[in-house]
Parts: sequence; C-alpha cells; structure tokens
Amino acid sequence: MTMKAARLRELLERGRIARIMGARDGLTARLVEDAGFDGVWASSFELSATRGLPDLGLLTMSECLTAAAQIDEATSLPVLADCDTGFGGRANLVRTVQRFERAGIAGVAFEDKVFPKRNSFLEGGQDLEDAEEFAARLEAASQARVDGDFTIVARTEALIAGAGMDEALRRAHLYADAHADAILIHSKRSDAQEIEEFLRRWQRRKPVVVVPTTYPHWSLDQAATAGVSMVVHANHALRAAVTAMREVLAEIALRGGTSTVEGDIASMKELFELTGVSHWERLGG
Ligand code: SPV
Ligand code: MG
Repeated sequence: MTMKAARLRELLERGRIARIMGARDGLTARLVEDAGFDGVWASSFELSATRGLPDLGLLTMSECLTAAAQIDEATSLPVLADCDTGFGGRANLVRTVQRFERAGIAGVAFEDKVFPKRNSFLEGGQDLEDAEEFAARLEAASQARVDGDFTIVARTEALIAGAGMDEALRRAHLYADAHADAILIHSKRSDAQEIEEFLRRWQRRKPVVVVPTTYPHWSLDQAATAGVSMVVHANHALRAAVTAMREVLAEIALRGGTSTVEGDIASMKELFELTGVSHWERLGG
C-alpha cells in the first residue's frame, strides 16, 4: 500500500504531466489501467450516479471507502479518492485520512465547500466553507497520516462559486501553508482562461491538479506548459457506459431479442479475461 502512495506522489512531483481517469468500480479501474492511464480517480459523481443518486454529498464515508477499496483491489494503479468535503469537521477529516490510508488508498481530495456539497456543474448553491476553517481541517488531516507519502489534495471551489481569482489564490496559499500536498483548482468555464491565469500567478508553489470537463479542447501539451501536474478525466468512462447501455437496451427492447447486438457488445470471453478467470482458477477451488 505504501508503494501506491509513493507512486501517486511521484506522479504529482515528477515534472511530467500525469493523467488519471474516473472510475466507479473495480472493472472500470481495470479498463483504466489497460488503457494506459497513470491512476484512478474514485469520483464522487460516479459513485453516486452508479447508485442512482445525484452527487449531493449523500454517500457516507464508509460507502466511499468501501467503493474506493474495491477499485483499489482491482488495479495496480494508485487511487486518488474524491472525499468531497471530508464528511464533517476536523475530526471527520482526520478519521477519513486514517481509514483511507489503512485501506491502501494512495491519497484523498477534500474540497472547500459547505456540507452537503452539490456537484460543481449544478447551477447555483455553490457555498464555500470558511477558508481558515478549511485550512485548519487540512492541517489536522495532514498530521493524521502515518505514511508521509499518503497524499492530501486540497481542492478549491472558489472559481466555481464565483468568488474570483484573488480568492482562489488566497485559498490555495492557505491550503499549501496547511500542508496540503497539491491544489486542485476547478473551473466550469468552457475555456482554460482562468485556469491559465491561476497557474501563472501560482508559480508552481505546489503541484496543481485540474479537471478539464468543460474545457476539453485544452490540450495536454498546453496544460503541461501552463504548469499542470495532473489532469483528471473525471466521468468519461461512466458517460460512455450510459450511452452504450442505452443504445443496446433500446435495440433489445425493439427487436424482442439480443441477436442484433451480439456483435457490438463485449463477449463473455472478454469479461472472463478482464476479471482474471485463469488466475483465480489456477489457485484452485
Ligand atoms: C467528481 O468526479 O466527482 C468530481 C469532479 O468531483 S466534478 O464532477 O467536476 O465535480
Ligand atoms: Mg466529486
């Protein structure tokens, strides 16, 4: 488990941009690994949606931990767990760090919104937590880790909440002072303008993580040149699965059978291989 934490830290600090992909379960994590990504983002949006729930902070810490551990079990990649606002106050962030670290998760991300947070792309209702209080939570969380490589990413939602660039930078510096290992700066603009300004003014004080969901045309090279250490593609595997499932289910419903979809969907053999059947069978029944 220590190795995965060290690996995540290396991805953030190596000076070459890393790419991690959102996943909701072990199978998705395996596909993420096969596709060549550097790590897995245990996305609160995906974990919620998978349960048929919106991303409104409805999942408990234990639910998120169980899901992150299942993801972690299925991949050799490091897992960065999206822990929303940390499930409460300072003591809750401390316990979250203790439990996620013990479970072998490489790192956690906490965001500076008021509980219960709403997904960043929902209109309105993006209330920021008091910056000094959030920094105190981060400080407590950073002291709670046993392995110095276990990574705490501090996410500021200042731009999402419309609080402006100066406030985003003020918060990022406060969180760095509180020993966060990296800053996640989130934006919902359709271009990378404010992210680029943030990065210019931040001057690489600590590694920066971005989630370019709404500005997908910003290339990896542009992000690297601007000073990004890690890109999170937060939700694309789930969205791809929903589109594919809708199409196939509609076709089966229309035709009254499955013969016309067989060629378009993964075979049972592919699933047996993806889930490591020969490895498990070699172990004996
Ligand atoms: C998630 O994937 O849950 C995230 C990213 O936190 S976002 O949906 O952009 O808030
Ligand atoms: Mg989230």
